[in-house]
Amino acid sequence: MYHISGKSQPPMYTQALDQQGREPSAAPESPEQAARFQARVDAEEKIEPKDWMPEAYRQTLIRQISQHAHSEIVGMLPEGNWITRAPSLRRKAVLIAKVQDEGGHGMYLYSAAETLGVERATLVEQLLSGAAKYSSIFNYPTLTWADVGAIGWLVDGAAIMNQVPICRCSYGPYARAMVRICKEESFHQRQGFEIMLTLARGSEAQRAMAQDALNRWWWPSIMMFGPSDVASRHTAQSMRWKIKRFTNDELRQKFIDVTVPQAQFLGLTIPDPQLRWDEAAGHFEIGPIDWEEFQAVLRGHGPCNRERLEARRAGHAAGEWVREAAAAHAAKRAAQAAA
Ligand code: BYC
Repeated sequence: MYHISGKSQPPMYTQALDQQGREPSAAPESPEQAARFQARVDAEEKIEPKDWMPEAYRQTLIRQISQHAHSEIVGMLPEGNWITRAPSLRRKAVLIAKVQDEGGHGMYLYSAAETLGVERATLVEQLLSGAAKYSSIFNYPTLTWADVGAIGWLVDGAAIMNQVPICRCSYGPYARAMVRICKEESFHQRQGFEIMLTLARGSEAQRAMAQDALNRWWWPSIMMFGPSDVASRHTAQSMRWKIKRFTNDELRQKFIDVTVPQAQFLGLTIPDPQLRWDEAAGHFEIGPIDWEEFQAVLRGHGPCNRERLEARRAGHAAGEWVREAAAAHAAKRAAQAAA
């Protein structure tokens, strides 16, 4: 649940309820503290909310987890766009469930971020003001039903590749939240592939629609993994802290190697004339990524950036009465308990 009237609710996913809103220690970090912390990380111990941690570790996690949460919430929009137009009752029911799952993922992740002493209301405000990042991929439009298939197959496929290693993240609450999220993402990926398979085996027009969706979603999915390793400012430190277990380029390559044969199975063509199997490397090699497009989307100039934020702002405003009602209910329960 979102914060209500600026007052925090207890986080749902934490072992450190008394840590909420904790101010980071003002004392400078000693080299001994940092070394002890790194030794714990190196020994694969989980770092928990009550444990000492470097301030930069806390801030890195708040940034990544909240960005991840925002991505799940904004990610509901492109697919939500097709719920009323799903081609059958079964497809509609499955799509509603998937979009609800994504809302749930956002909630777990906001709760995990709250264990680091940040208020959910603050994070939501950062999203709504445009200050926070969310995944570039959700700034592209869903033009046809095949886009719902392509998102499940490619976007959720990329998400699984990126997120399964986060189940081993050094920060306990984030790692634990990812376990269930990954199970659900796996179902999402399969439902997307099944939509693509149905279209690819359907009429000429359906196959063309599937190919068109692949053409539009392939490169944005490749970019989802983030900047190349040479341009990634956080990867080296996040790998040392075992927040990340693989670099952006390593995960991107794994995704390409898994996904190209799936496209071949579907009988669809990856929109990259330079794509080739590199026998010596044992990998598929792709053509150049358009990093200018990626940076433009991050700066707010993707096809749907404005629309996505407007939709979130409208949703947040429309939910005001729910937050007020929940706060009134909580206050009543607290008063009853105190009486
Ligand atoms: N889009 O140093 P880097 C989902 C930013 S939800 C936008 O490599 P890092 C789903 C990055 O934040 C998918 N921004 O950063 C939901 C950093 O910005 P600042 C979301 C991006 O953190 C619904 C700067 O670029 N998944 O799957 O080491 C339906 C430099 O990058 C992007 C997650 O969030 C991007 N694509 O690595 C279906 C997973 N990439 O703050 C599916 C968790 C990078 O320094 N996150 N940036 O200005 C991660 O694994 C990592 O944060 C990233 C980036 C791999 C994304």
